[in-house]
Formats: sequence, C-alpha cells, structure tokens
Amino acid sequence: MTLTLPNLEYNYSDLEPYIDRKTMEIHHTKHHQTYIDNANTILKDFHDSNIQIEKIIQELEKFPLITQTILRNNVGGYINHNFFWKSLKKHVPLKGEIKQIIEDNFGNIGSFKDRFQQSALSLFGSGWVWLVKQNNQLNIVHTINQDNPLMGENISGTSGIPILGIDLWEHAYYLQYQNRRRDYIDAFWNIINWDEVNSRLQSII
Ligand code: MN3
Repeated sequence: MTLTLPNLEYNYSDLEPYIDRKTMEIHHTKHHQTYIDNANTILKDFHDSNIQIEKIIQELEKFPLITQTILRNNVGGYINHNFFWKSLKKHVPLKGEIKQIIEDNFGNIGSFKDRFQQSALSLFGSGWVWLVKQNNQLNIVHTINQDNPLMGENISGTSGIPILGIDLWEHAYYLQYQNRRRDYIDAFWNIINWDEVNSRLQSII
C-alpha cells in the first residue's frame, strides 16, 4: 500500500489571520509529506491494500519490532495531519448537539476551553491535545510526538476516540507565533470546523 498526500478542502490562505499561508503550505507540503514518505518505506512491503490505516496504529504490537517505531511516528503523523486539516475551517459556530454534549461534560464552554488550553500549555515539547470520547464521555487528553489516543494506553499513555485535536509541534505555528504558543491556541478557537467535530461525534455515538 502507498499513502499519498491528501488535498485540502481549502486554500492555504483561507485560515488567515489565524494561521498564515506560508505555515499551512510548509506544514502540508513538507511536514505531512515527510511522514508519508517515511511511512511508505515500510508500507510498500504490505500487500494487504484493504487494511484500514487506523488499524495499523491500533495494532502496532502486531508488527515486527524493527518497524514499530517508524510506523508509530509516521503513520501516526499521516493520520494526525489528515485529521487536523479536516478539523479546520474559519468561523464555524459551535452549536447543536456537540455544544450541548461539551456543556454536559465540562459544565460550560468556558471551562471546556480553559481545560483544553491548560492541557495545551502544559504539554512539554512536541505533541497533540485531543478531545476524545472515552468511556462514554468526552475528555481532554494529550499525547507526545505523533502518538494518537487510538494507539491505546500502553503506547500513547492514553486512550479514546479523537473528535478534535490541535497540533502543538512548533512547525504548526512558529513562523507566525514564534514562542507564543498561547496566542496560537487562542487563534485555534476561530478555525475549528465544529460541523466536522459534530459529525465525528455522531459517527461514534
Ligand atoms: Mn504537524
């Protein structure tokens, strides 16, 4: 099997001023592409082209030890970025069922944002913060590097089905925000595609 770079459903400049065109272009064409190229060095030997790509990171321990780290980092990077691009769209209001469920789980939208932001600010180094469905409720968790909660507790240190995630690698924001991770997180609230998050939630209820 061979992974390919997905087309984005928007232009690189469409998320401005929250994420600048250059960051989006480099992030997509260079960073995402590199995970794909690295993953393909291993996946080219996989003849089961019907295998769901998520299965690979959910069942990493089934692969030979020598390939596990490459698959973890690079199939992880491939999946995380596909997920991230689809999570982004400017000025989509938070409404309907997803809003209600977030309020039910976190008390109100303000405390949800506070907890998400705290988790993002306290993450040391590179990784992701996720809103996941876990044990029938929503929770906020983080993973390092390109880990994903789908990898499970033993590998990623957490679990759950992600419905939203923020890329906290410096490559996601450094050109525009330099060391100001907080400003990038603040900007993120303006470009969450809540319709997509809502349909992810619907698909796993
Ligand atoms: Mn990234």
